[in-house]
Amino acid sequence: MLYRHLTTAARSAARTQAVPSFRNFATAAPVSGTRNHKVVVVGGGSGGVNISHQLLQSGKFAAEDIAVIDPAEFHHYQPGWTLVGGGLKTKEELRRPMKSLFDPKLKFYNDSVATFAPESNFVTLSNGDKIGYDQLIVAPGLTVSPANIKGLPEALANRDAPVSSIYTYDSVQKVFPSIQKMDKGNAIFTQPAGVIKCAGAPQKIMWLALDYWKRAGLYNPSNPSGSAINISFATGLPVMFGVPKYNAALTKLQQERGVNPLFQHDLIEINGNNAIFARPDGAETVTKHFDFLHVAPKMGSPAFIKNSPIANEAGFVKVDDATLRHKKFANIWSAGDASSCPTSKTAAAVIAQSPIVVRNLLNAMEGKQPDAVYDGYTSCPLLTEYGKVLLAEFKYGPEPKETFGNWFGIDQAEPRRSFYYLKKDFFPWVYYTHMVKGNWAGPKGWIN
Ligand code: FAD
Ligand code: UQ1
Repeated sequence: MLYRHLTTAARSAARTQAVPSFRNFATAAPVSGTRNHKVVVVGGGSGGVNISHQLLQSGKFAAEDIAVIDPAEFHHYQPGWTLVGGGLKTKEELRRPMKSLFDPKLKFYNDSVATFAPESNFVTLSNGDKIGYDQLIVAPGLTVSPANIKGLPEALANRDAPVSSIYTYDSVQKVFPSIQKMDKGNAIFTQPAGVIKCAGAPQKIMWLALDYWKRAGLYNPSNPSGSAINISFATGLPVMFGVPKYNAALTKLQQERGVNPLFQHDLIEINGNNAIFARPDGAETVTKHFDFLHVAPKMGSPAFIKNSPIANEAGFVKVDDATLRHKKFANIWSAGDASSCPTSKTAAAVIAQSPIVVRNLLNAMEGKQPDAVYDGYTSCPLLTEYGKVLLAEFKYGPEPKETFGNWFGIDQAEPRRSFYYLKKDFFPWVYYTHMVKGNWAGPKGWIN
């Protein structure tokens, strides 16, 4: 059942929340000279592919009533790129041709959206075509910008430079060979200040590399200073992780395993084998020599969103945190990394948001108020070594909201083997067999 997540309490919370006084565009007149659809979805990533199929399954749409726009040739299972970095999967097995994912009843435009005209209900593609809509869903993800760190694009492209990143398709295959090649000196793993996809991933790859070097006899957590390799975690943040419960567990690991913490260190430049860090706390820049560097680049909302009338001051699509409806334009919705929801940006979050957008949008088309509420659910399966995962699950607050803690009374801050197999095998499988078809609701299980 698609909407079994909706509790009575949630329905009543939705009814009582303030309803903005915007015009209802559901009956907007078609824009002449354009292709028109009842629903247009911007982005065919985790959010777009899931939501478009859930809408189709409602049975309320005919062929080509729903259109999806995405310029990419491939859809990627990005959460698997950490596993590629750890030598556990290949990047090719984690991608699918974008076109192959869409039901033939969905109209697919293999192009990018350039601009929005929310007052007139159309978007313009990069080829100049206008696509009109009654309802618009905006899910173009985050842009990863290696060029925002001086010297990073060149270092990633240079086969001889010991600099790699799990964060782009072009660089991810360099990570595991770099871990294997490293035999002595300083290894630094970075996380930028600011919003990124999956805030735990920069340290997941560190924990895997640490385990690899430990097994290879190059790192002894009980005697870090006597080890061939010295490991630092340089993060723009003041803590290991933003949720207190999981931060406590991860800080304990960092201390027990002898990882040198460089808090409030935000990588801004790579110069040869030197990494230069700005200090968000206002201190002087710091330069560190490295023999191995894993970088999480800076990320942000895509420029075409930032520069549009649908963005908030920070550049994200300005939606209500609970209903996911745009705060100004009642026929615009957003899910995923590009939305303004103040939660950690993950595919797990998108999976929880999708049924909320779908129900609220269908209600809006019938002139009803949105009554489904997103509670901020997100999750970060933190690989802490080969064979173990700490399954952080939390909601707005941030407060833990643990699926297996609830069912089995276990503490998910403890790394477990069963969670490792969820992360490595089950999630990639369920994503491509069910989630992309709109049939998987994460902790709520299968839909239909
Ligand atoms: P995306 O899936 O990124 O899709 C956005 C789509 O929009 C893309 O297909 C893109 O081509 C398209 N697009 C961009 N610009 C335009 C335009 N102008 N017009 C039309 N379309 C456009 N999540 C987890 O849940 N668990 C994890 O363990 C995890 N680990 C991660 C590790 C790494 C290294 C990375 C990179 C990500 C990880 N994530 C994880 C995060 C997860 O991949 C994202 O949060 C999720 O994919 C967001 O979905 P989305 O639909 O918002 O964006
Ligand atoms: C999930 O459904 C999912 O996608 C298939 C993930 O991978 C991207 C996840 O990391 C998580 C946590 C979920 C949520 C599902 C459960 C059963 C906790």
